[in-house]
Amino acid sequence: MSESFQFRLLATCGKARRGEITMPRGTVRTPAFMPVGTAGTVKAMYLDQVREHGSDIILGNVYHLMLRPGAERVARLGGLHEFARWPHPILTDSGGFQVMSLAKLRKLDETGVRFRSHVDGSEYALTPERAIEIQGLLGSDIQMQLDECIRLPAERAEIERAMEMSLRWAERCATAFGDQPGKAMYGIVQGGDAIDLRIRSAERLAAMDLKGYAVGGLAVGEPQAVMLKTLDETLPVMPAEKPRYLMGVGTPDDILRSVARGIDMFDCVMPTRSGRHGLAFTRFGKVNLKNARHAEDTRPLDEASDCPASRDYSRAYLHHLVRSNEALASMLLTWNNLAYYQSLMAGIRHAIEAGRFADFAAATEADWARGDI
Ligand code: PRF
Repeated sequence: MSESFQFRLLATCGKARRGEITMPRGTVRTPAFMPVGTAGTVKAMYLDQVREHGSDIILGNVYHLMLRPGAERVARLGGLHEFARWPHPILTDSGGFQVMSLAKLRKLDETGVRFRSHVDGSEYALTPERAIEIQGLLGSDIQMQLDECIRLPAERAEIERAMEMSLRWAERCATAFGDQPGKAMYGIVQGGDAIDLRIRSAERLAAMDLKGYAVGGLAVGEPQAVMLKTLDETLPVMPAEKPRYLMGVGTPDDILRSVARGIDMFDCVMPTRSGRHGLAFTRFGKVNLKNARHAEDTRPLDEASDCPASRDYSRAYLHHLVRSNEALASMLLTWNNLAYYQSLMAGIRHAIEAGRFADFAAATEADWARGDI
């Protein structure tokens, strides 16, 4: 096991990259998908199952954990890995993005963000320094700088203000993080859909020589074409020898197209949240199990899958569970979805290694387009 945090590129195919991040708690095979474990749990899943289907790393959230049960309490209980019984790598998001979407009465300025908890209304403050302190208390392996993410469409002046402030916060976070050999703190490129601002953000962050970089502020209301164009223009400015993480993305199609442009890491609530809403991802596209057409369909979601949820249960039964609002519906569909996402990532990694990523992407898209018959 590696004592330090290291990224190695193992193969490339076009702009797609196959790599490996090693750190004391384990190895992350990239391109990687990180299931979202917001409150120390990947909702409706045992972490053993999450691991079994190929997740090398999960994501936790500063925002939720600082409110409940509290970062200091998690630290007293041995840290998030021990608390949740996940001994493998954990990446934590720094909280700013969740504050903006969930908290009440937010007030943001240069010092940081103050807000009221969506849980009980009590008041909290998050500064760049506190965001890093909390991630340290949680014991996170990959910590994220505090940033401000602007929803699109937005005025250029507003995008520029938030991007510049995020750069200053990156400096403060880097200072607070200091030198921790087995861990990393990633900077986050902002700049909305303004390409020159994205490039400025990426260049200034690159000059800080951080251990990894994320692209934030995408998948926030813009069409996919805008996101992909932004990646096309931004990724060449981001250091090739460091991991690149696209935050909060996405659908299987977003992932395939972003890998093609050089992204190494992803996280998204899509497979878990959709699973709790009756939607299954499969090799042949999405299946909405609420739909009455499944009521007497004895076929499983995917008879060729190695996931019991996908292979062993009839669509009729899944439909019944979803319609009846049963807990098992969420459990089985989340399980199916994470297994599908991780099999997609394994396929992507294998195809890059074999030098046939473009063919793999085309065949995968064709299967989705064929639809679920
Ligand atoms: N910043 C942070 N977390 C995020 C985002 C961001 O811009 C996004 C945007 N897609 C998701 N999660 N810190």
